Amino acid sequence: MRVFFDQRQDAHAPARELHNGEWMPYSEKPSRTRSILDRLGSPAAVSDHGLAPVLAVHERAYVGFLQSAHARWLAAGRAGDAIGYTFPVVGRRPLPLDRIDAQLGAFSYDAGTPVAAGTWEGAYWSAQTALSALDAVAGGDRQAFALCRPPGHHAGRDYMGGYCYLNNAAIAARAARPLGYERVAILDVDYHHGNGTQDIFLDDGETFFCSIHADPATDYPFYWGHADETGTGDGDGATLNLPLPRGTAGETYLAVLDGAMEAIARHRPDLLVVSFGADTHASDPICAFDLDRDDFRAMAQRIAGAAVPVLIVMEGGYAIGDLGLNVSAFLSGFSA
Ligand code: OKP
Ligand code: ZN
Repeated sequence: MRVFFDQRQDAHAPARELHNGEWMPYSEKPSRTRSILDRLGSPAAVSDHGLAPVLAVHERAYVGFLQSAHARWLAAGRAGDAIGYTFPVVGRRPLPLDRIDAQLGAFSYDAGTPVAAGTWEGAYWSAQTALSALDAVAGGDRQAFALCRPPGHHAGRDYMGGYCYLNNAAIAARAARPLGYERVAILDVDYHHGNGTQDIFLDDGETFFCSIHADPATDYPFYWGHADETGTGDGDGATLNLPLPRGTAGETYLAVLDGAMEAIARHRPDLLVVSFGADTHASDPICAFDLDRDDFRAMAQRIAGAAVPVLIVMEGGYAIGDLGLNVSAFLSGFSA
């Protein structure tokens, strides 16, 4: 399977995040991709698809904010990474507020997602990586792996959050339509619920979104991913959330995945986009499932059983020492 990655993604390197009330080193580090590439070998080249496929998912004002936020932070006399401190939960509306602090709040839902000097460059090339891997599938590859970093599944049309800025999986899923894929399914198997992807496709009946994740009653992102969120309007029934308790191990997880694959098959997709997080592994430092590498391989075998082309998009995974082995165990299940 071809692996897509562009060195410019690593321009994104925030220094720290607010975690349980303390400043901690940022978990979503450039060394994550190095650990993976050490195992997978040289990546295929990424090509530039421009901004149009990004703007097919994200609001122009939000994209403009991401492009300029760090420069405007510096212009306001600040140092380091840009980060918000006030969030318009109640009465969010499109007020034309110029101040960088107001915009950092309006375009994000958490304080764990700083905008660093290279964030736009990294996020832009991460999205281009997903689009390039999509081209490989459209060109006949049965599967392709987009080594996206920063990840994307927490980012919505006009918001960032959870280490995510541009929603790589959503951008690829939307770009698939003009390539002739009419019915797309997105399966999100990151430990965390893919709230951004869910929001983007919530009222879209052609794009089925299914997520298996830690119960948001106990885990981030808390406010999305509950089983009663099933889609709205035309998308009613095209969202399926399968929350699982902390400590879930392989046997239970794989049985739930079987159910997810049956639901996906009922949608009759012609393309499956997998948001893959390796943070379901038992060794992940910020997560609490109990999967091992054999489970990762078994997951991929079940997904491959859908007999549709698969675009795999990297999301989370923070056990950096094990990350390359964990990701390659997952990918190996597609050829087994
Ligand atoms: C991103 B992905 C604050 C604690 C919350 C956010 C977790 C984001 C996970 N530092 N951390 O889904 O792996
Ligand atoms: Zn995650």
